[in-house]
Amino acid sequence: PQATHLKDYLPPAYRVTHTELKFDLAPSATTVTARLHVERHPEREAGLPLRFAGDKLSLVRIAVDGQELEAGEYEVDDEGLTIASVPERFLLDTEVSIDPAANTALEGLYVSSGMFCTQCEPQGFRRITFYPDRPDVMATFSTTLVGDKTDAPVLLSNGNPVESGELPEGRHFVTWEDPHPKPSYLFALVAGKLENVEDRFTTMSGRDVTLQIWVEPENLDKTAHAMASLKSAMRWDEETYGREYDLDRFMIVAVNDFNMGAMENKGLNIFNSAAVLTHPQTATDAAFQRVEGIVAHEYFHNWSGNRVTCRDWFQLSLKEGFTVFRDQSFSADVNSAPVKRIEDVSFFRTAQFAEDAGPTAHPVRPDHYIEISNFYTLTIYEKGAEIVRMLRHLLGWEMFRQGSDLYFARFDGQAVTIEDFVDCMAEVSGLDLSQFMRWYSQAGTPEIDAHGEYDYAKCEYHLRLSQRTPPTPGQAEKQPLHIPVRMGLVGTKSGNDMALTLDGESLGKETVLHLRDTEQTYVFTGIDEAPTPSLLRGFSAPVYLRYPYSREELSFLLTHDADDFNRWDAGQRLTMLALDDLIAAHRNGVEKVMDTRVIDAYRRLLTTETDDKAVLAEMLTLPSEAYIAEQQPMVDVDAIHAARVFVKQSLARALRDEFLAIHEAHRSDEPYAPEPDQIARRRVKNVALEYLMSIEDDEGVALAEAQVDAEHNMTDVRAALTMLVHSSRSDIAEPALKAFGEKWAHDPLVMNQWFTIQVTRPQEDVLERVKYLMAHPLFSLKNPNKVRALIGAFAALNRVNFHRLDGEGYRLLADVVIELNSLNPEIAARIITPLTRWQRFDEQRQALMKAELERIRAEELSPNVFEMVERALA
Ligand code: BAL
Ligand code: ZN
Repeated sequence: PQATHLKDYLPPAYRVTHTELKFDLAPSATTVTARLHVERHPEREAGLPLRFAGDKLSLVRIAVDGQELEAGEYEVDDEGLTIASVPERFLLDTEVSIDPAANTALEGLYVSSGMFCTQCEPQGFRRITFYPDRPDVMATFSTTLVGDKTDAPVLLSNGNPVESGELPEGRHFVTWEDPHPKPSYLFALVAGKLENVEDRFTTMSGRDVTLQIWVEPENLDKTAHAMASLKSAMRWDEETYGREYDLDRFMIVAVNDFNMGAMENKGLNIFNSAAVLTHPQTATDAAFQRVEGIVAHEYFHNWSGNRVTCRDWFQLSLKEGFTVFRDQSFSADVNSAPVKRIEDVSFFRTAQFAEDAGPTAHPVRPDHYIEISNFYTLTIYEKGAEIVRMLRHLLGWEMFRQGSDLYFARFDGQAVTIEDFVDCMAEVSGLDLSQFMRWYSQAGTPEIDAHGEYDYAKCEYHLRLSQRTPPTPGQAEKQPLHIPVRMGLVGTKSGNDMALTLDGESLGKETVLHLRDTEQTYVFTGIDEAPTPSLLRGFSAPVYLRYPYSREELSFLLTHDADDFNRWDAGQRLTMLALDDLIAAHRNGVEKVMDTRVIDAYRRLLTTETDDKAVLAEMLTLPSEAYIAEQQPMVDVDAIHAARVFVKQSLARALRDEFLAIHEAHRSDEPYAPEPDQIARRRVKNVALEYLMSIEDDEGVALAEAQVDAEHNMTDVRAALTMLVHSSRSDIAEPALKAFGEKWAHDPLVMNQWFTIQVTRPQEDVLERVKYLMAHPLFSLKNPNKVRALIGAFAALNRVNFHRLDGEGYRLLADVVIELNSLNPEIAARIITPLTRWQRFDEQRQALMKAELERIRAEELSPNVFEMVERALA
């Protein structure tokens, strides 16, 4: 496979201004008739051949301006259609036949649970018809769907329905028109036996919009939260960004087989059912919050992505980074803002840092790719969002909003670049953002080393910051970045933020330092007591910060830092220091001793009254094994696991009564609601129970068992059932698991949780269970959610067993990758990720992991898996 390079970008030779499609839908032989209004692109020379993309299409008929083309006048190969000579402006008519039922890749048009649906981003439309399938070709669409009245009573596409009627032989049709020019990746259709719930929204200018959520009939009772989230997101985008919805109807459809979380097709968002369906009995709090965030994300794309789209796929973060930042801000506004930040950053520092440190590291704007589907990554999405967040901090909200308004006004209806976005921010603020642009082109996580010194005699505090970005594949040398470091100095006696004066300028109690050079020293004057620095507040830049905090300083910040995020971070750092010692002790075969300062800090947390239960729950949560691993120079999975279990058990033994009291204080029988306060209480309660269960305290076991039996809501049931299954109490766990499996056998989303609970069990026998479950009648490699719930969860969350020294965990994953490579390359290329991180482990595991990568490489590979394996082994 060939790489595509950003530097080779050219506008298309021919563009399409209006697209007329007719689908004659049948599962194994759908006919797609297209009439494309084509014209030469004004920036390209005359006389070029026409080249449109096409993949797995059987061409039945082709005509230019009504004239059928003869053999020899056109050519079809594996990747598309070429016509040597065409007029400057013309109508292209084609008819192709496709096989949606055989489409297991779930790109283009496919069949899921008996219904037709599409996924066109990034390059699925070429599996539907011959087309300039690239985001800089924007056309209005008119789409007629013809289907069977019984099998497909509902026929949906983008825009507004303009005509419908009956046809012979039990068929019917609906024609949809989308007046907004859009790239092909935003095209969608859905046809099947669906029902909907409907609501209304009045926009800020008083227009009435119909909102519909389409699901299979048995799921009608699982749509309320998505609908409430949609309305709340629509209002938020009006109030926060001044963005109003622009069609008369907005539709969401839930689909069982879906590669991504959801897709922002114009006016017809298609969702993975896991990202839209919720019910207190079937979905956890985390799932409710995820649905809220994804519904908002897809809706926000209507402006940041659809009205203004990307010129080419290298600019993917233009829409994704900005939209993730928008959905994160929305979730922060409607829930606990500090907790949202803590959750996002802990995920980011675990998963994106790992990506940035591995062989698949790439810039937020990559400069080449083989398979663009491989670039829907944490770097493009989450690091892209962090960059937008930094812009927001550098400009301040008012100016950032002005920049956003300018961007939408100037580029509405266009396909643009990341420079266009950042230029708007520079223009409204007058800031020079040229150095800042390096964030988009340099891969790798920058490291900041901080060093502070207090000069008693002069009442000065000297803060030295130095930055360095480690080499990443293809980028040996790095330039210094423009890094906003939000910080304060906490008075060691008072515990309060001190007034900051820098270069004679009074800055208040908190400031943002602009670190631009490799090393800079800041001298704060008028500091009359030794301070403890609180750096990178709110994680103001996506960097790795090192500062040689003592445990006393961390305990102090944990109590006194005015920034909730940094208070949490101080706790994490304190626990990490203890974990580091314990990991070393385990490796050296030395007896493990618990740091009493950590116990004291936890005791204070458990016994101090706080209103913010959500933050408390985060504070009480130990860093995950994956997070701990990212902090180690070489990952020792067994030592990490043992050290973390030791800390948990030590805390549970020392603070048993406190955990019991906290658990008791946060129990409630009130009816379930996905509200922040209730969610926080359940979190605190279940975190406490997890500690008690770690020592299999009789009272803890009884509480967990009772919580499962009560069946009050899925959050509590899943938490307690997981604890039991992961404990040694199989006498209780196995019957409970069996009952759960029987009760929910009809609900795929719950059964996915049932799979995950079992395959994340840390005990040694789990691999047998994974294999057994892979043969379970409810498991299927063709369903991405099941692959993620079973294989993905095992490889990512059950680290001790995935990394078994006999290599069986690696072998299992490689076997799955090989099978998925032909079924669904996009999912195969995602699920392989843990194997690509081989450099981080000991030599024996490295050899085992590489051997599996080599075994995969020996297969006939899809471009997706080929690219991942090549990068991993480069
Ligand atoms: N555009 C792909 C799915 C999403 O990011 O919304
Ligand atoms: Zn998105």
